[in-house]
Amino acid sequence: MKSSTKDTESILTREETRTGLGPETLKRAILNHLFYNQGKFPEIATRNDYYMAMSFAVRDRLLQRWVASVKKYLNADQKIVSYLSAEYLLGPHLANNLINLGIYENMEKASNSLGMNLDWLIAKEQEPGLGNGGLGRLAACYMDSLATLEIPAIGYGIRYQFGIFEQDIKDGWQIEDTDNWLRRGNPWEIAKRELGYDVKLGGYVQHYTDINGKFKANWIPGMIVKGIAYDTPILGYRVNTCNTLRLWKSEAPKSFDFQTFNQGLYSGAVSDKTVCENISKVLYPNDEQREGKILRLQQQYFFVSCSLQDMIAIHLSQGGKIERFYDKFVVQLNDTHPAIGVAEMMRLLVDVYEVEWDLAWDITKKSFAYTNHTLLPEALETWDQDLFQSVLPRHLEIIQEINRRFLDEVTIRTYGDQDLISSLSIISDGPWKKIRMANLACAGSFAINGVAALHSELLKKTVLKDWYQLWPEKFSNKTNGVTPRRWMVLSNPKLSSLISSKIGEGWIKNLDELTGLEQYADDPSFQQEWMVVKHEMKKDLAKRILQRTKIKVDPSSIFDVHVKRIHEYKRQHLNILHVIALYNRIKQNPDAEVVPRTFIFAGKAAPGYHLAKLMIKLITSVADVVNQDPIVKDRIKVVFYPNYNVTNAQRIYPAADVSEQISTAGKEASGTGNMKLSMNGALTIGTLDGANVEIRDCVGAENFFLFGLTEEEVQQKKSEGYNPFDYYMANPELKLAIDQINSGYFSHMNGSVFKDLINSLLYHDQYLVLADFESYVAEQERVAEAYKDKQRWAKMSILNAARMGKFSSDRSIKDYCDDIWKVGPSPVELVDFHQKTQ
Ligand code: Z2T
Repeated sequence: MKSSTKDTESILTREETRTGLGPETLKRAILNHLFYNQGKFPEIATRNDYYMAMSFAVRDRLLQRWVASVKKYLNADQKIVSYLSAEYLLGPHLANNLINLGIYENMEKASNSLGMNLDWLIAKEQEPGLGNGGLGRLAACYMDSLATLEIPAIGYGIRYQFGIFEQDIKDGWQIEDTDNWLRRGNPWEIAKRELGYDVKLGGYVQHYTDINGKFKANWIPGMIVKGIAYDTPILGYRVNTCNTLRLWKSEAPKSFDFQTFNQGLYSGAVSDKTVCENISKVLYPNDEQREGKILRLQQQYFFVSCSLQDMIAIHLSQGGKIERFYDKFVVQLNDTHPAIGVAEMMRLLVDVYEVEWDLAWDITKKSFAYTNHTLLPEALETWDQDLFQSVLPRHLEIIQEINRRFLDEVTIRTYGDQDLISSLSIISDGPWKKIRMANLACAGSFAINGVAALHSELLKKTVLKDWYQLWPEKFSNKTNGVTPRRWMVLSNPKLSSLISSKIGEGWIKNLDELTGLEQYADDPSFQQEWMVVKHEMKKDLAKRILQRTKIKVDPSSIFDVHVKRIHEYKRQHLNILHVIALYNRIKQNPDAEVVPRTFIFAGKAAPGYHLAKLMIKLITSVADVVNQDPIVKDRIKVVFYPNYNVTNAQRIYPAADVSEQISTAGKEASGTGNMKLSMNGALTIGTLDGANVEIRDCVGAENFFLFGLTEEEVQQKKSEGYNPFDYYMANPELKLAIDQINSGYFSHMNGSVFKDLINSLLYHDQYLVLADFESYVAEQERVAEAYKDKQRWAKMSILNAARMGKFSSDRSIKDYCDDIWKVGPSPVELVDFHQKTQ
């Protein structure tokens, strides 16, 4: 296919010199961008200028592969995975792209020769924090794995102008600051100004009969916003596949149809610039509490409508028939945030493409699949029907019609079982009607999955029980995974090199190969090397902790890490109660043998979540007392590391000895930090919850610190009438700790600070913190005991990492591909894209 004309050759050579990967070429490319993009030269360029220039140089190299990938996907019979997610917690791109391109070392040389340090430049990047936590980070890991496995995919989402807030700690309290990540520009995105779709909002619906006697609906919007595509190339590891993350920015439509306007139909529809721009302005910072705000529903509908219009446009432009949409795209719903897509697809098919209802419903059900991420009832999305109607009047009608037909089917299948009918109904009955998004997602999808084995089982037994009873064939489990590229190679290069020195580099793409390390688990010299790397990483983190919090920590102490969103079900307060108990043991017996430990906490609390914010204040208050007390003699230290995000996570995981995964059994759907920590050699102390169960199965019970009630025992206790006060009275260490918090021991004798938290624990304790306290403290003693035996610990740590193969997101994505999406790899070749054909 390569033409041998002189012309083409010279273009190719030129392109190669421009986008080559050698250190000299890279250096020249950086200087070119510095000059032509930044208008700067070395003498006056700032580090940020260099960061931008380097990023553009890297982006050039991505674009080559991106264009080749897009070209391949233009092939009409190429099925594409479409991942719909309101959140993508990507983390910084630069270093990740260097690794996936295989030019990290060359870029180091290039920047050294420019008198720059690559680490400085990497640190300049403002990370795109377009997500809250696990769900958004999962989407980012999946984008990496889709590209690495050479699966054609598009991720669709929202280009929030402000991502997750930045957290600061003042006086021990969380302070939120807006995340203005685009302030200095974003070299990784390409705005497709010409690629936009109109999205209607509000207004009312007119009904009429057309000349053929067909009933028609005409949605007269209250306003129209325009979605503009911003594309970010997502390159796979050492492949040419470079997929697209397409994020929508909302804008006011520049021009509108004056004729329609003059007919009076669109009066008021031409909205204010600021109102339109508000839709993609800011990410809602709630992780697992729903926010029933109009703007949130507008955000969801806005990005889903743009995305579906885009997919249909792609499909039709390739000569596809609308009836065969599902041959071109399979649409995965990342929780119910994009579930409105089911109704929007019906609207597009029925109202716009005039497909007859039954066929439209058939097409819809063949296109969508739904992933559930939580069992917490307060996180299940519902919309007040009146609010819903005010934003999406046509969709309400469509949902009512979907529901009417759907309940007819249920009635026939269940012989009119009223309980089943009301539980499956998409619209709840009663005076305050609610649209239940999980029900819409289930009804409109051909596949439904949970994110860990236990979670998927519990879904079938609890929240989706009735769905499972009628449609068992739709259900499956897809245990979460994380990308070893970011979470090992990039964040822990020393450990990665050590691993590769023993078993080669194959593990990076085939994580099961890590089992090759098992044969070295007993080898004293390998154990030694392993622990040396760990120690180095702990020293690095200790430096950062000192800089950021002024707390001096000892790198030879156990680094006990509890990092994740702050939530009662994740039980950071259980951890801090243990810290207080240890502290009291030292106070009562100053010479007691205590294995030195540094308790490291990090995580954001939803700004409106009062108790979570109090949990942060409690941690920082205990830290203030414990860290200063001379009797402690630095044997225990407590650190709250502010502003937990992807960048900070990358620094914390490699330094962890102990991974705290202590949620109430049955509450954490999966967890993914548990996987990242274990891959980096941390040992888990955890409950039988989420993916912990599978992690323990893989690493072996003898390499895992288990404690606490099981999910069944939790249910059992609750049904017996759990009384936390009994536990408080029965355990003197627990009682003392709680009494101290209550009396103001940790808050300058002002006991009222924590009263809401204490009352919640003593009189409600829905997450059974007090019930699990004793078992947790006992297991923590085993942790300390184990750490004293350095060899045994090293062996356990090595075996933890060695047995994590299953938790690569490559495995997860392969499972989705095989069981749900029915899409396989489609390798991309680098071709001369200047040539139009052949
Ligand atoms: C979230 O991060 C998760 C679940 C949600 O339910 C919402 C958010 Cl923002 C609506 C988390 C789960 O808590 C966690 O267990 C899981 O590992 C993660 O999603 C990815 O599946």
